[in-house]
Amino acid sequence: MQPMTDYYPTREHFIEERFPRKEPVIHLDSQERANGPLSEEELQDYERNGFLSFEGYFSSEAVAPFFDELDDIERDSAMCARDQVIMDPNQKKVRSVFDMHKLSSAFDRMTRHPHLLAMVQQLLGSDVYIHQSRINDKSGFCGKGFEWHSDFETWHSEDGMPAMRAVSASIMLTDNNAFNGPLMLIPGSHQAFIPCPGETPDNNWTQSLRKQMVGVPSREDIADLANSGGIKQPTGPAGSLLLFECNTLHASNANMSPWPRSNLFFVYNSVENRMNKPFSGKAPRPSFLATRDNPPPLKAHCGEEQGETLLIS
Ligand code: 6CS
Ligand code: FE
Repeated sequence: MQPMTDYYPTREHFIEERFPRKEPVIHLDSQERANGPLSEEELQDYERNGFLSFEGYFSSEAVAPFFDELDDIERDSAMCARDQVIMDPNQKKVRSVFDMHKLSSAFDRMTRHPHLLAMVQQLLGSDVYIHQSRINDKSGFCGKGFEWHSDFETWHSEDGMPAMRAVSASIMLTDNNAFNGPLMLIPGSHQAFIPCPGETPDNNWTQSLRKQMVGVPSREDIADLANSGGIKQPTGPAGSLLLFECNTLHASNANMSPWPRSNLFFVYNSVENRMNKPFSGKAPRPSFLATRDNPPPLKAHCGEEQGETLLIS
């Protein structure tokens, strides 16, 4: 089989200049854009900024049960020993659990919420499946920050994601305010691919999930894009939703506040964009970081759960 053309050379194949993305942001042609719950105005916001935020999308009751699931995992030493569970070294607390959509039926239902799934299918112009899912628990006072990066640059290089046709969803489990290290995004940064220097170490994922050492754009590129697009940090009550394009630059500050910042994070990938061999040439990452078993397209779950309220009726 012919190796797939690498349209986004990065890492070892590093080139100096950033360049425009090859794919459209919204994968629909003009007469199909109305095929979904997002209005033309929302579609244009997403095209311009690379993200959409919905305060209070779910009620706090709808997301509260995930804390019990986190507690259950924390009490299960066999579970905590798995590679898919990232512990917070000093506190022996769970920091992240990957593949949550396979471990938790509540999480799986959240990813197949009818309205949420319809928005994502509209943005990606196709059926979708879950590329990656995780629950993050960032306690107060010590939640570390994370460097500026594009998820697509990692997923392309280390997982073999061919094109920019994926959307990440983050659902806040705790109130996100200006002080507890909310996600920061650079509006418009999704329009440019920034090649990043540096060879990808073998098994890079064993430390990159704590600190991104490769796949970090240059400060010049970040400054250029932030000077033109600014920086936004969507906040809101528990249950709020953020949808952001796979190539939108994002980072987070350390959480010096006494308040935790926890969220559900899951990535919808188009069924037309399934993983190829990693473009970095390294061994594929574990399947809990990048789904590889060709799951069928996601189907919406019927009926709404207790406590799910929607901004949009
Ligand atoms: O490597 C990854 O797939 C993960 N790393 C970061 C910094 N964000 C996306 C993803 O969860
Ligand atoms: Fe990220």
